[in-house]
Amino acid sequence: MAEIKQVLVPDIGDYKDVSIIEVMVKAGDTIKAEDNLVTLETDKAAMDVPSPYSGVIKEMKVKVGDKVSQGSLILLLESSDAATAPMKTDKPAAPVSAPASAPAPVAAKPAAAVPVAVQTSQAVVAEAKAHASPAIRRFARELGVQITQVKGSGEKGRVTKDDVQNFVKAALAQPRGATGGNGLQVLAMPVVDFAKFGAIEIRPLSRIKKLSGANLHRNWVTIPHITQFDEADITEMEAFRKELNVEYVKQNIKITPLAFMLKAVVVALQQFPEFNASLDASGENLVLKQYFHIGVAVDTPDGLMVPVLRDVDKKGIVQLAKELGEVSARAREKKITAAEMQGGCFSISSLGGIGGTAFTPIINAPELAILGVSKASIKPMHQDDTFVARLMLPLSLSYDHRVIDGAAAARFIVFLTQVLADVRRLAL
Ligand code: CAO
Repeated sequence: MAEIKQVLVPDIGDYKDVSIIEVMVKAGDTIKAEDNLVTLETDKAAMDVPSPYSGVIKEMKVKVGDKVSQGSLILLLESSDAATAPMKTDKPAAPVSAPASAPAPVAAKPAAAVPVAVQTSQAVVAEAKAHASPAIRRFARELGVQITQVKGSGEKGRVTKDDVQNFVKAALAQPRGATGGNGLQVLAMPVVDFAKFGAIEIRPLSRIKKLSGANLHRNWVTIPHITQFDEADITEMEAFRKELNVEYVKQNIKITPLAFMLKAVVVALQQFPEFNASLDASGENLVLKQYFHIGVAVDTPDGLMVPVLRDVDKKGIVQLAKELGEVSARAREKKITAAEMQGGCFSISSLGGIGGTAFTPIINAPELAILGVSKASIKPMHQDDTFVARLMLPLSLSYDHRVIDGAAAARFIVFLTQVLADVRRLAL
């Protein structure tokens, strides 16, 4: 016959008013003897309280945050005498998670509270240091998750069941090959109350920044970037550009160094086809492209946009300058469509109109490389036993080292500087 039993906090040693940091069951649950009910935490250790009986929970008498001592009522349980096998409750609880400075527990006690087997292997000791209940650690182990890698969102940073599930979901959502076997493990950012140090203003990130930020972050952490630097002597190119600008001013076309860069990059891509490629979804094949669409990073008041200029190989410098002017104006007016930002083979990010000597641009995946252009300046260059003043353009080529070797990148950028130094080569 069913009987309502009281489940009490067992002997927990000298501790009193101990916090309940996790409740694993709820009214209506059917439980077996030894199923964990709640986790208690003292300032030194955490301990699970298992049920002494099997049955159905009629009513919970505690919640997370409550303080309990030995004898406090945890819940009411309907149990049948036949199915009930009460456990002894006279043994103290063993600690299951402890501060790093405390010795690791070496053996479970045959106690009513916390009968958790704790082994002495390094791995298990490390787990014991993680801030999580034994039930959650067991749950994590069953899913093959190292509990020490899971960021806890519970009280005092405790790892909860949701944290473990979210960790697994996040790991499954990673693109294949995006992370190593252990995933990307970083410390959580500290939560800082900036207002403590002075006046502040909260400004939400723009939609573009949120979208581009997520992409930049993914590309930054999943692609092994290397950046190769060089300088191109653009003295002659600049003289030619100025002539062209005088010629085209009436047509309202402004020719900046970037139009030449677009053309020069395409000549380099034709010479080094593996830069005009992407890895396929399996990460095992290179997709070599026979078209030359180049993305150009445009700085807009709302954030970075990268519209793509199509078929740059088929267009002349003046036409490219015109398109560049139009597309960057439309980007700044938020009139660029998503389709116009797709299909790029390679990108150029030019900060030359602003300044700086070099930077390390982030690859615009699934492209394999990106060229950063900084501000040209006159420098003394050694030529024929003398120093001559030349206009030097700093270039920064970031490339995906999974596909492109350092030597290939050096050859690519040297070739590019040669083309820019003698723009007649653009016609070859
Ligand atoms: N060296 C020296 N001067 C340069 C130069 C360079 N590398 N590049 C451009 N200039 C000059 C131009 O000739 C122009 O001079 P004048 O006004 O005297 O003719 C001036 O700088 C301004 O050029 P611009 O920036 O308007 O034009 P652009 O074609 O060089 O660039 C665009 C167009 C859209 C790329 C640019 O406006 C822009 O948005 N740049 C920022 C891109 C960005 O944010 N990149 C970082 C992304 S994070 O990786």
